[in-house]
Amino acid sequence: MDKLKVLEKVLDNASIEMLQKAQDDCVDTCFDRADTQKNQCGFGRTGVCCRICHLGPCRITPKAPKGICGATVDTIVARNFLREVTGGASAHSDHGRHIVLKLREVAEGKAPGYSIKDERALRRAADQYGVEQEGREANEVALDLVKVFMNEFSEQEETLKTLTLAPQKRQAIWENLGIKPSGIDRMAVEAMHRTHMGVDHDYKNLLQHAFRVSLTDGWGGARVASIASDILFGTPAPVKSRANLGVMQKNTVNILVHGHEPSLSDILAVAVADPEIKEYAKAAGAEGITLAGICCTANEVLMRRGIPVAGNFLQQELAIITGAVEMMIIDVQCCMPSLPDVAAHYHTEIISTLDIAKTIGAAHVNVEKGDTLEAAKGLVKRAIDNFKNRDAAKINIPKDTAPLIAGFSVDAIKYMLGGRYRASFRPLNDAIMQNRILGVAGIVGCNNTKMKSDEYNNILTAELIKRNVLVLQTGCTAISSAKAGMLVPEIALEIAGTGLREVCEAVGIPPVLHMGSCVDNSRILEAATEVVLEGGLGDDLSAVPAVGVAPEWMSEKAITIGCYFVASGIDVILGNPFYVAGSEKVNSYLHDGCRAEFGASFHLIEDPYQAVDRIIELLNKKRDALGINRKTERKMFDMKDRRAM
Ligand code: NFS
Ligand code: SF4
Repeated sequence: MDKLKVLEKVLDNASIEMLQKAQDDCVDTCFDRADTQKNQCGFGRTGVCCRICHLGPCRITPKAPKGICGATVDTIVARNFLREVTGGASAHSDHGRHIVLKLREVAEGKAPGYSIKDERALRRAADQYGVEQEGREANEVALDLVKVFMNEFSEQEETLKTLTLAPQKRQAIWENLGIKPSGIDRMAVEAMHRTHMGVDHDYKNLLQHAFRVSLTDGWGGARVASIASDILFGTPAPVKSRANLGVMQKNTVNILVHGHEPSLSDILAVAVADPEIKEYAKAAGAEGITLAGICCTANEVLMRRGIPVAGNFLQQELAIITGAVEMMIIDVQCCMPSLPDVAAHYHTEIISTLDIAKTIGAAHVNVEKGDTLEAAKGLVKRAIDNFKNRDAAKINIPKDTAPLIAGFSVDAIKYMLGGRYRASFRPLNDAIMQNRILGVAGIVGCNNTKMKSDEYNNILTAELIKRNVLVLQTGCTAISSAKAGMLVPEIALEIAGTGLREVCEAVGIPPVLHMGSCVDNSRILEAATEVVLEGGLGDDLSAVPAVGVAPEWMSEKAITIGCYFVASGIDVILGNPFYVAGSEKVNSYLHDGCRAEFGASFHLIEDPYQAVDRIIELLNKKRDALGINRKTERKMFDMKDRRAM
């Protein structure tokens, strides 16, 4: 890959340097493999390939318009879509389940190293879910809350309790459509049943279940994951840190945590601060230990502990190519199976930690049983022991990092907006009603080798804040913005529109708020619900001037997130398409037809500038409907004004 090609693939300087180094070091990365895979299968891309039974695989073409069983293209595409949504919901929800089980162990006093760190979060959740608290100890309350949470997974008939956290009107819409989900596990099993050969063939019925399953995520497993994580590890509050590969240091032992679950990474943060461990590192000739994160595990420990972020999804291999990583500890989701191959070129050890997620070439250390703090210390010592195996000739850590502020949980935003004694969303609602803030955009999702990494994320974010749109972010998108220096208040002064700038200055927040990992997209719904409850901006989520955007998404989880946003009444812009183009009916239902039901739909817009225009249009439509778009405040620019700008 020559220099020019590298520049087409990644945006930030650190990634450019490392991708070039990969060529010099003869390391194959996802960027090379994306080239090898270049002519990606058109049947797969359009969703028309069915391999659900062994009469097939069947592929739909004009000459072969039906599968052997007679399945139409609509059935096949809808079935494939439902299975993807179920994959995403399952990933988030199973993550949630693990945290809930951990909470139970902690409350039973069986998890050394952990504790209920945020009793306020526990009490708040107990209130929301109607758990008796009067005169009861935190552990007792927690155990009852765990029962409620476990029931969200196992319930067979009743609908999810978490749904009741949504605005009343939205709940009524779900009720009328008959898409209120029952237990998370049951809905996933039902999805697999419905998509089995010869069961559900009505594309609309299948898609309806896709939306139902997505609700088990956003208003189920993911919400439960965020709540339980806050109880165990603390509700995030604004915290300073840094992002990009330059957070690693030449003279320290560098340990990266990568994946999604906070259970181990949180304890690792404790382990690296242990005086005995620090001594151990010194004795090995290192100046100290640097713990940093990749992907959403990074976001979890960033939000709560200010642990720096080494990179987002497409930087996971590039981080190893610095030659300065002693150990990369992976758990679940978004960890490429290529990591041990890349690591084999250097001294880096890849350690997998959960029995449900093993990778060939990685050493496996189970940290679920026994004393996690001891296990964490053991891993850190093992990384320190590996320090001596570095090959100095292969080390090159890019200098690039950017400062950031993260940690904007809904609680934190409320507090920032209203102060400790009057914590509320009122000032935000007022700013929207007065047109100082046009609306809110939740920009979320991944990086994708189909596009230049970070580019769409960053163009969109910058253009929206220029136009007075407050941006909420999670996941790898938030890391894109962090690397570009957009997660600090100062940037507001530089590029935000006047109205947004005034609000940010008055409140002391950046115009781009980092709200956490991808399961924390439920926090965006929570924030939107607060806006509705605060009053003045309609009585449903679909009335609020808010949109969701997934510019560079790639995972099934992102599809599920998109679906629960739409089902919640929030329009979603996609930067790259679903695998549904093969069915005119499915495609048009998702991008248009479902609006009649939810008041929102998907919009595929592959150009970031066009996406900006559509978002502004969507926000203005909502504002018009609310009657808050006063003409005098909408200045139209003529050529002279434009030149002056
Ligand atoms: Ni979300 Fe987080 Fe990143 Fe995408 Fe993967 S890490 S859960 S799926 S790639 S944003
Ligand atoms: Fe072919 Fe029908 Fe079997 Fe799918 S379910 S592989 S379309 S025969």
